Amino acid sequence: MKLASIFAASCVLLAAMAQAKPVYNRGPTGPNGVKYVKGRQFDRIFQMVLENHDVWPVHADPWFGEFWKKDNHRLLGNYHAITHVSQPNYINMIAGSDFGDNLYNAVDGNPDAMSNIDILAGSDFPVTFPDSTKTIIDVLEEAGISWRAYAEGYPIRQGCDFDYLPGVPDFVWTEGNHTYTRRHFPFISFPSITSKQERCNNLFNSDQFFEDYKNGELPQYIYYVPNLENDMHDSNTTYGSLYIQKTWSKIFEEEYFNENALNILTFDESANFTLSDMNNQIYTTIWGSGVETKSTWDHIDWAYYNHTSLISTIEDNWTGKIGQLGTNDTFANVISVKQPWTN
Ligand SMILES: *[C@@H]1O[C@H](CO)[C@@H](O)[C@H](O)[C@H]1NC(C)=O
Ligand SMILES: *[C@@H]1O[C@H](CO)[C@@H](O)[C@H](O)[C@H]1NC(C)=O
Ligand SMILES: *[C@@H]1O[C@H](CO)[C@@H](O)[C@H](O)[C@H]1NC(C)=O
Ligand SMILES: *[C@@H]1O[C@H](CO)[C@@H](O)[C@H](O)[C@H]1NC(C)=O
Ligand SMILES: *[C@@H]1O[C@H](CO)[C@@H](O)[C@H](O)[C@H]1NC(C)=O
Ligand SMILES: CC(=O)N[C@H]1CO[C@H](CO)[C@@H](O)[C@@H]1O
Repeated sequence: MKLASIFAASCVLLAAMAQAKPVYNRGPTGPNGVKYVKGRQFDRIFQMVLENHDVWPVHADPWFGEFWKKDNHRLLGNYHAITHVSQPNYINMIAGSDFGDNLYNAVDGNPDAMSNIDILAGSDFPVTFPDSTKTIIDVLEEAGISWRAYAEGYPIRQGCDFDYLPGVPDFVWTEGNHTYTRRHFPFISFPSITSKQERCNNLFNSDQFFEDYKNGELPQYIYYVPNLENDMHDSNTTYGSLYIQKTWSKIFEEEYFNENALNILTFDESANFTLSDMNNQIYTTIWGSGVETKSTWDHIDWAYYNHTSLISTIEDNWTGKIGQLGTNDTFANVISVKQPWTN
């Protein structure tokens, strides 16, 4: 490269860096104006979980295929779910293990098959895990991090609701209304959460997310799960893509949403639910102002990550004590925000 072009390239780079300077539109505060606790890599984490698709068919959708190529966006090119069927993956996302609950009760190849956790839940609400089983919520609260979990179609506005489907307190095989299902809202399966009113108070119907967003009071940890149609469980990638474009693409690009945030879009598991298919690679992308993309190579991170990385990344960011749950969070790779690990 000639000197002049190096100079020109540096100018572009500097201009891009100047643009990325943090400016809070509405202040770094959570619900009720509680101040954000500074993190190492980010001050807010947003996590949305979609359902049951292999990595390549998702890439084939024009929106998903292009999204990670934008500035400050990155593809996690070697991200894997933990197991099949769905629920143990969600459990893993907040607790770092499936606690041995994978396909044991599932009907091979059936995406609606039930895992042990639901079967227990159906017969004995809300006892599912021992009271002592910790989750990411214990980590967050120890560090004073505000958190809220939002589910589309959640039967109540706020609190702990133990329905399996809205109005259906037990496990059923048909999911005609394509709405909320408890197995995608893992918080409700842990007595360490459901036995405490203050924790129940952080579980919301998704309407509240849009209120909190509008008020500039998003909590520091956000879990958001769309309903069974929007998350592609009962639909297809085209449907899910249109849902994201209509409901989220503006928010996803908005400054307040990106400022010092680590935003993550992932899937629970791949499309092949058979026991033998444990590669389980899924589409996962991260974005936010701290995700630096100065070259083509910064847009893909080939480091191995799995759902437990969502926990170790939070621990690393806010407490610096990886492995606080004593499960796989001790081992899971911390997601590198600034640059790909593999650069
Ligand atoms: C769907 O919702 C309607 C109205 O709330 C209810 O009557 C019906 O039983 C639901 N069907 C299923 C399969 O949940
Ligand atoms: C995806 O689902 C929509 C209905 O929601 C349907 O119109 C469309 O044909 C489906 N596409 C594919 C490729 O199956
Ligand atoms: C699922 O994975 C298994 C094992 O790799 C394979 O034999 C089977 O054909 C796959 N099924 C589908 C529907 O892709
Ligand atoms: C790690 O996760 C696997 C799968 O969920 C689980 O079987 C195992 O017990 C976990 N290990 C620890 C130390 O929690
Ligand atoms: C996830 O990945 C880590 C390595 O990054 C590994 O130690 C762990 O066993 C994997 N599985 C689970 C369930 O965390
Ligand atoms: C504010 C705070 O506790 N930050 C911690 C984030 O994590 C790093 C380690 O990864 C610690 O050194 C910081 O103290």
